[in-house]
Amino acid sequence: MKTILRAAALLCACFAFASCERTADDRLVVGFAQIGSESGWRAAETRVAQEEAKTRGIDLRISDAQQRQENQIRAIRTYISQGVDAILLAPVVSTGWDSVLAEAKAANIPVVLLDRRIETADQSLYLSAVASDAVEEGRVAARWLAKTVADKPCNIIELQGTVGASVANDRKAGFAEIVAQHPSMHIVRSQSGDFTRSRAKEVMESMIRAEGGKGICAVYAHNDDMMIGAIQAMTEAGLKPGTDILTVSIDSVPDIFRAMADKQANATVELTPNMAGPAFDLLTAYLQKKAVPPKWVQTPSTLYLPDTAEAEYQARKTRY
Ligand code: GZL
Repeated sequence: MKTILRAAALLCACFAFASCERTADDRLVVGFAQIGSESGWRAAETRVAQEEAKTRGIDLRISDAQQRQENQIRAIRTYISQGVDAILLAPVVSTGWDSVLAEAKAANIPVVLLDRRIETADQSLYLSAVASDAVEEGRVAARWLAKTVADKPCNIIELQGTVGASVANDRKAGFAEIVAQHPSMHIVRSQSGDFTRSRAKEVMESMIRAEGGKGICAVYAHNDDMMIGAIQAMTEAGLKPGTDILTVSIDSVPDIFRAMADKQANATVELTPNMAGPAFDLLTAYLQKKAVPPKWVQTPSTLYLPDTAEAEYQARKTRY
């Protein structure tokens, strides 16, 4: 009889523990379904996430999807089976997430989106999103170009990010919105460079062959890594990016500041790689039943120009 009572008491204690509020010193276990390492910015985001987790004593598990959505979905299912406390997702494309996020919701595992958004009719499928306003990033880039060309005729080449990525759609839309206000500015060619240096270099080489190079007034790239690839292609073709051809791109990684200091680039819009820090903080508050986070934690979009390029390069080269 005593054995039965002791077993019953142990069972009750286990259930009681399982339903306990999370105490402040519980170690969070978080799964991060990362996109890959397609750019310097992405690699920095991963490294900063590891640093931010270590600072907070969080057990962070990161998967590299090689920029393939099916690999991210597989990683999310693995995290669900492991019973993690929360999941971070940087969605490589904006659609196709409802089913797997419904599985996370059914398992009572909150999901926080990082740096890109998803299209869904069910906003309850994710707790919050830590991301910039990518439409505004495109506007900031185009406003700088419009101000610089001062309504002189300007044929623009656009290097888009990954097809289907929310940031590519939004950076394209924001830039086009401002260009439409300036009749002398025209986007003459626009193609995806998939956010990588190598693919952007190939695309830029083909565009130079098609445009002849002399007709290009400016290049707009959805990230700095593609601009670095485009600068290589322009330079190899005997063109002068940064002087004859204006450049503007997004991320503010060290190499674009190096290019600006070397007079090969003209402007960059900053995107912080620290998306995980704010995500960890809102998750901790949420899981300790302290606060329901906003649906969007917006990160800033600051324009940088050559006048501070050398100092910014020196300050950033060890952080990326
Ligand atoms: C933007 C982020 C983009 C970066 C690129 O929020 O998703 O993905 O701008 C990266 O460098 O590939």
